[in-house]
Amino acid sequence: MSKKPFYITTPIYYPSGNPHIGHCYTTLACDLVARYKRMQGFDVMFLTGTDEHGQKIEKKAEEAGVTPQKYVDDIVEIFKKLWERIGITYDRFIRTTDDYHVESVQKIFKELYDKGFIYKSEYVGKYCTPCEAFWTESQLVNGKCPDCNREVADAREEAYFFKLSAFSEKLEKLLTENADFLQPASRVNEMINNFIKPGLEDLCVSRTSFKWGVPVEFDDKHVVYVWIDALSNYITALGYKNSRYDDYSEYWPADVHMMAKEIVRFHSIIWPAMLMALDLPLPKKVYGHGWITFNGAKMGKSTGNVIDPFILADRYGVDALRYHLLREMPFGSDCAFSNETMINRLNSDLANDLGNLVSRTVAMVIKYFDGTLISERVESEADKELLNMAAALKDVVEENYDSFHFSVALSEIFKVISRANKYIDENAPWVLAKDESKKARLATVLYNLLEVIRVTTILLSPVLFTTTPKIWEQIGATNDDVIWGKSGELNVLRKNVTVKKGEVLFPRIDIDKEIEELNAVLDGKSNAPKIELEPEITIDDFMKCELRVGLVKSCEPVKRSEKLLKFQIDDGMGGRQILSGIAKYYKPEDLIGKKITFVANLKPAKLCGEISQGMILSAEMEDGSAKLIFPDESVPVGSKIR
Ligand code: ME8
Repeated sequence: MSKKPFYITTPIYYPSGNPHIGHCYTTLACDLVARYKRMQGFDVMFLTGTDEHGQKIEKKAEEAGVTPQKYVDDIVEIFKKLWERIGITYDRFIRTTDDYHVESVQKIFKELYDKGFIYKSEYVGKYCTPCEAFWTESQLVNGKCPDCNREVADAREEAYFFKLSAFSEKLEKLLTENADFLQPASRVNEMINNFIKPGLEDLCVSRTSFKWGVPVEFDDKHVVYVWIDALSNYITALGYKNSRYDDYSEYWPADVHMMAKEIVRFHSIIWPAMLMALDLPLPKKVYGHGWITFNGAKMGKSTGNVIDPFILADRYGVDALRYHLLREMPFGSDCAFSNETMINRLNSDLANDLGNLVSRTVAMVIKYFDGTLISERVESEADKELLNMAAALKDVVEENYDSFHFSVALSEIFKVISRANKYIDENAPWVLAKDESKKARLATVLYNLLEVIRVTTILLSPVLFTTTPKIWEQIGATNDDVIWGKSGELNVLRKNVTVKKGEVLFPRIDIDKEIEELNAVLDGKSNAPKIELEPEITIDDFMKCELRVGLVKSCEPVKRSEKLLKFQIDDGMGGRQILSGIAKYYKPEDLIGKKITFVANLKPAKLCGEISQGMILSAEMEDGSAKLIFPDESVPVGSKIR
């Protein structure tokens, strides 16, 4: 049976500054849904990308003294790095400067023109450059941009217009009669009262006063208005009017376009009107979530109050960052970001509730059963409440994930986790353990706890994607035990399951100390301990050290040593043997076939009876462990590093 398609999109972001927590929120929300839908068995298409044209970018590039293309290329790389860092599993990344997109936008514009929905006239009005939005006098609020409250400029020029006014009735019908289309429902009234009721005016859809945009194919002194260009991405990325992709018919109409509230107007009025004019189906849902605010205002590049997500991911881990944002933002409303709330939440939910539940349970199975439960069971009324809650959880979570109430879904999961911690105290396994005749009852209590951990972590896995597999390893769950469908069942783990002690999942954070350090880092005035450097060397000193790229042909432990691994390296010069003290941190078989970096002209030395001809480079971690420095895979073996 073929899988049912599910198409979800983030807005395509302006690469006019580095991404921040606000961008992360929408992208994480979509990632949660994409992972969850994949686990449910859907054929997911998750699209994100960047919206690279327009006057704002042109200006920024000019200020930076680079071409607009160079300017966006650099920032797009940062967006992509961030998405990789925080585990965003997008299936496609569109850039509006991609050739295929430009080609499609030109064709879309031409089709709208040929059909009579676009006509040439003169634009007289106001323009807000930061928002790339045209406004009429009547739409301004106190003479300023109604979206961002900034000054607008007079604008008058020959321009093409899109007949938005022709779609008023149809749009009103769409918004009022199709309750699924725009959510949360409060946004519907906003759209009707603020935009449709006052009368939709035709929309200016071309500009001649700057160049950085998609040229109108049949009149190339005009560039296409950036929103017509940008909104089209949702179909051009599927191959609409281009030959780069051909899955438009599979995925369109989109299941949901996700965004924050300030751009709902574009998605629930202009975009459906464009699609109506093109005779295409409308997206099934437009969802406008609230803003993440910081110091009382929308967190944003232009307000400068941004928090760097790389820093948070590095300090607390990706899962903690993902969890915090998705747990904290209430359905449809704004959410004030605060470092204190974040750290408190990590301590209370992740370290205390989930982390403790897993570590206590696993530790007790090890302590009382040597790690492997016995199969005998003695059930009790005292198990019912917890087990009923766990059995009912999948439906509750699915309903809330499907309706984008992420914070409700997560809070429901943590209610069960808290209940499980209480269940430990109620059943006092340490008391049961003292009485040999209560062994089966003890096994039942611990098994129930393992089952609750299994169920809750499956449901959490679209958020905590790095930690949940570690938990599954600790509780002895097989891959099959943790498929989505099994989160609705109990008694899935083997009765005589074997657990494994693992690392601390979420270390508790000392809030006062951490806040002070974090604020200093975020302010760019890090008060982290200064690193003592070795005495300075000259470039000539450095040049004496020959660093090269090698390929691991074989790797095995050194017999007389717990620390050393023995590598045979293809060094591009006939091969050599190098010993490295990383046996505690790597399995030899995981390193074979990997490219590494090494010091090639180090004097050979004998260690534990084996010769070592060089040194493999690794980074020293704070806890004293080591991480190898892997070069980019495209770098040829033997290349010199400097
Ligand atoms: O609007 N809180 O791009 P953009 C929550 N290119 N979400 C936030 C946020 C915050 N403080 N700040 C940003 C554009 N976002 C257009 C979109 S789509 C065809 C074109 C998120 O870079 C949120 O999703 O200004 C918001 O809608 C989006 O970033 C705006 O990103």
